[in-house]
Amino acid sequence: MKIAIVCYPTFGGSGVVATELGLALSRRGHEIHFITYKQPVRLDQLSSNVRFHEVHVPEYPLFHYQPYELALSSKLVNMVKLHEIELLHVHYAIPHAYAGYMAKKMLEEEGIFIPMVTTLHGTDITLVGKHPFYKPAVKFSINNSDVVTSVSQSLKEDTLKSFEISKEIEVVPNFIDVTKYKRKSFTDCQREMMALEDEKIVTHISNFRKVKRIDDVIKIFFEIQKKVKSRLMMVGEGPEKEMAEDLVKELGILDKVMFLGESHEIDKILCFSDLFLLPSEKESFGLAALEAMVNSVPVISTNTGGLPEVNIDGVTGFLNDVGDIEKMSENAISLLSDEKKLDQFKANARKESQKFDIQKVVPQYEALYQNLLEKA
Ligand code: GMT
Repeated sequence: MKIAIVCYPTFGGSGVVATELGLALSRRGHEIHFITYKQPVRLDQLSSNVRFHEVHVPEYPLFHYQPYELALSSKLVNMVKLHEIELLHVHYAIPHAYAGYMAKKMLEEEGIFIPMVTTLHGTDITLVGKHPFYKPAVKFSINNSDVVTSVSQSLKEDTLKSFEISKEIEVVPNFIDVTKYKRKSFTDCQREMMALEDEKIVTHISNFRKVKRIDDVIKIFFEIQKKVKSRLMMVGEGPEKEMAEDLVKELGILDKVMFLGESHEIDKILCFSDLFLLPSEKESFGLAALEAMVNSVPVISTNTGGLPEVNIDGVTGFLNDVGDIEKMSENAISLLSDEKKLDQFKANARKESQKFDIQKVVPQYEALYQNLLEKA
């Protein structure tokens, strides 16, 4: 199949999932065209069947806001015609499903009929999408997609609650390439570069937005380090970073917390981590938690959204209510101070992550595409 994938090219989960999906599909013989404003960060293997087409939005002084949707839909039309693309898969509803629908309609005028799959990722529904400024357009784009998928059961339920949806929503969970993480020695983990032998390493990875409750991460670690010799690795960039740095200073734990910025070496960092913290306000799935788990890192998270579908309470980590710093700290300390229990949770995390193996999930998307093309 010839498939166009539209996504955000950034470090965010939806872009990562879209990129990994495209690469996996290309390895299965499909021709994949990524269409977005910058080369996706995880797209490191362009080849004859993986292409990237950049969307340019020329600056024009009359425009207060540059019309990205317009440029994207025109690019889609041009690329579909040029490469005879058969199907559009758009990740994150805003504005991708909207632009995709416009492209579909423009192509129809020329007698080209192309189905569109929309995958909902989370904040496009739970945060931004239901804002009255966007809601009608988001509802319209969902209802006018040929197939709609969501990355968790919880996100499906949230979507049905927040919008009047006439379309069936299929749950296709996020995934991970389990075999890629088999050989732990490939990085040697280099733990000694980060911490002393008797120190535990606690990690948080995100885009440092409000929804991630970065201050809770710091407060939980503050409690942990009182009881367990440990260090905190903060990975990512975003609007809450400065506040986090100030809080670390205020709490007097500057020497124990490292801000590593955005990293292409997530696996290396997770390889030497003992515990992952994800105390988010909302999380439709929690790809970062799954990435931790595949690297045998247990997760202390909130019980919000799709997190209970990924992190299993008392097995792969612990889940508590949003903002319950006390319970999350207690659970973290109990795990980190019991070597036997920690080892068991590490093994459980790795085992549970296999449920989301790429080999199980990508064929679900493939079947869904096949079905659509047969109907067309
Ligand atoms: O978490 C973010 O703020 C980034 C966002 C994105 O769109 O990249 O992540 C969402 O999609 C990920 C991939 O499906 C999910 O794993 C995240 O849980 C989801 N984030 C939220 O729901 C807050």
